[in-house]
Amino acid sequence: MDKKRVLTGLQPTGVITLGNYIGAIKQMIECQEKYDSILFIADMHAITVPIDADTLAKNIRQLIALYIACGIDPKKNTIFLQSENEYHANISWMLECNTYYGELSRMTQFKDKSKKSANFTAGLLTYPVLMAADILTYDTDFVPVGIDQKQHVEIARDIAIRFNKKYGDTFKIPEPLIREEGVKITDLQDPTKKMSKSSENQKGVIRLLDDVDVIRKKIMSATTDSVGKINFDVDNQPGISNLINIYISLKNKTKEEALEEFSNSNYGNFKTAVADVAVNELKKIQDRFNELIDNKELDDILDAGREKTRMIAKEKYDIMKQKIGLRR
Ligand code: ATP
Ligand code: LTN
Repeated sequence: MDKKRVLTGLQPTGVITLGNYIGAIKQMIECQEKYDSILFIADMHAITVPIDADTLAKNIRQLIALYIACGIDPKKNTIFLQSENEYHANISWMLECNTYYGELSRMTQFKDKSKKSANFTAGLLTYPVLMAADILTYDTDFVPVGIDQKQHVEIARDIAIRFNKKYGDTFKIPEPLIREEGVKITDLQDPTKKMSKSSENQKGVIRLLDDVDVIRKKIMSATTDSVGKINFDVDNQPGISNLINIYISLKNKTKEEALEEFSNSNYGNFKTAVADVAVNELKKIQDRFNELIDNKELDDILDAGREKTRMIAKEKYDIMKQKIGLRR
């Protein structure tokens, strides 16, 4: 039987965070062993909000190097740059014309991000349709994402179901793949907020390329509480619970094992243990990153990914055009 297919993408909006690593990349590393895996750089999604051109280009290069440095195996994954496959935008347009303004305006991420500026773009609204195109083009079975993206995978399903009903069976209906642990790593300074690449508060966000001393400092000064005991209690001890999530995700342990291990620890000792694991893991990634960043191998990987995905996408595109009536 053919392997099931997984696909996911990250936006090159900044150096990726520990949240991205735990919520998306580590999951993809597990997936590469059993699935036909496609991983891309969602650069066209990154321009839905203002971003400087040179910064974007630099982020793209860094992200591909980080994928590999984190353990994404280019032999087991098809890796490509979204903007190098023109079918995504074309397919997205055809899907947009089968998507309602109302359902897009109800998306949580759109509501949050559109609040930040009075002049938000139309792309910010139609962003989930481009994401649906990314997913549906490849007959994806599973989409590994953090919990914040679940709604977008659900709208991709709705769009696929609607299109299939209207034009006949065209798309596979994808499912989100969400980890139980560490689904949402929160900001170290404000643990009620998601740790986000584009966050302004640097102190609360660990980036994969932060200096290891800085990483240690950020963890040691993470916001906690006055309870004084290590419990997993997101409502009353969000900071400690977040550190537990980070620890267990990096150590591949269960919550119970961690709670047992730190049952007699004070916050200082616990934070030191979390900092040790994080520094240890990120240092290895940084060393590999430094070896890779100027290597031509990265371009070869993206070239191969572009050729392969353009072939698959063209097939879907042609089928859609025929069904919709975009033909002579
Ligand atoms: P931005 O700040 O630009 O919105 P982001 O940091 O939220 O970016 P994305 O590129 O939107 O990151 O997300 C890439 C992947 O990482 C998605 O699957 C998302 O669900 C996951 N992810 C992002 N932040 C976290 C987090 N704090 N915890 C767990 N998973 C996360
Ligand atoms: N919207 C996602 C990035 C993304 C994606 C996708 C994820 C774009 N296209 C397709 C999974 C599948 C994000 O912001 N994390």
